[in-house]
Amino acid sequence: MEYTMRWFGPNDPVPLQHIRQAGCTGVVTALHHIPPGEVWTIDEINKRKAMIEAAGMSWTVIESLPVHEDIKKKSGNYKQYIEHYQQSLRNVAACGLKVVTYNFMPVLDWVRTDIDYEMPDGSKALYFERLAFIAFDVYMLERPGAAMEYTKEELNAARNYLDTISPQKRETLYRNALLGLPGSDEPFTKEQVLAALTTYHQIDARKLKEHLFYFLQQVVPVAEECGLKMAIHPDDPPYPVLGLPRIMSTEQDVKDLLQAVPAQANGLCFCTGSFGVRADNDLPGMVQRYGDHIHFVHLRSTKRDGNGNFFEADHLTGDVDMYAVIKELVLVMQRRGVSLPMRPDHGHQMLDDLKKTTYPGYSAIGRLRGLAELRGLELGITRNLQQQPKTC
Ligand code: DNO
Repeated sequence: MEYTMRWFGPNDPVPLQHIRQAGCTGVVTALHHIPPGEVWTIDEINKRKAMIEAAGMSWTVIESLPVHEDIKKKSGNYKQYIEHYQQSLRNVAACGLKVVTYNFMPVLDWVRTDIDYEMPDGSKALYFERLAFIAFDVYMLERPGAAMEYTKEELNAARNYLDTISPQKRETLYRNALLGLPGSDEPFTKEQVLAALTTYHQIDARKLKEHLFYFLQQVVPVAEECGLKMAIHPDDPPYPVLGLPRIMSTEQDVKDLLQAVPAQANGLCFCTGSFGVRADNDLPGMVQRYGDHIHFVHLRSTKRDGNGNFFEADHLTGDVDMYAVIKELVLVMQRRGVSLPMRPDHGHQMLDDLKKTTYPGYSAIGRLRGLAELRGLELGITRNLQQQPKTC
């Protein structure tokens, strides 16, 4: 695979040089300063590209070219925003970029309740605690109708949870759950979130899927024309949150996506951390079945318990069978004759990074550890496959 790391741009506390020292040849980034819906100009793209190349690497994948909320709702100025998206695609292709990641999660991107979850070894991980999330949803955000989505026992337990934690922990929960989109320092306010949620009242999963497919029908032909691959990122976590529909959580969702707009350019960012939260997602099998449409890979593992909680485990432990996933990926790459870009997704905050402030999940050393482990695993698998007698 082609080894990359995410870089949030010039404001990222992790400099490009450190990413290179970690063993990366490529960088995954976006023009975070351009608001969703606006065109990425050739000039801005080239400026960022030059920065990365000056550090001895290449800009391998865009993550993300964000999809404006109007497009997800198919309302307001969606037609104009789709035209802008098409133009941005043409511009990034003109600058030599090849893969564009995006997601179709309404309002919020990923959601966690704790970004400093202490592991037994003292490092810190991201954590989703169901009870804490219910407490946030029902009693802090006070989302109208939220209480109806949980059982009486869950509501009592959540109330109890909230009453027993310190005011400081309460504040942290509130901040974590409303954390801004990755790449921004701005958390959403309660009012902003409630107002945004209201705008999705008429949109269920079926409708949201229709909107996604409509969007893809408009942009995939443009991507094909200019030699780009589109890679949708799955929902994180892969189920509805805050009453919002989520539509890229399961194998069936992937199947629907590829059937709706059949084209090589319509593909996936295969994120094992997101899909892997669901026990019913067979990750190696998904790579086997949809490998031709995987254009970018996020490798990460989570550990779930039986109560709907999960934390981000080390890259090689947790519930994801990383050996089996990488083996299937190696076979797919051999079959297709490509080297897929991969990034170690997230990492524990550890060692010297414990003193630093970085984007949650994106401190340097934990990702470096993950990358080193994943590279070693891939090398071992590749060599092992080469030594096996071929069967036809
Ligand atoms: C979280 C990331 C996601 C991802 C977007 C892609 O750390 O994996 O935020 O970048 O969903 O559009």
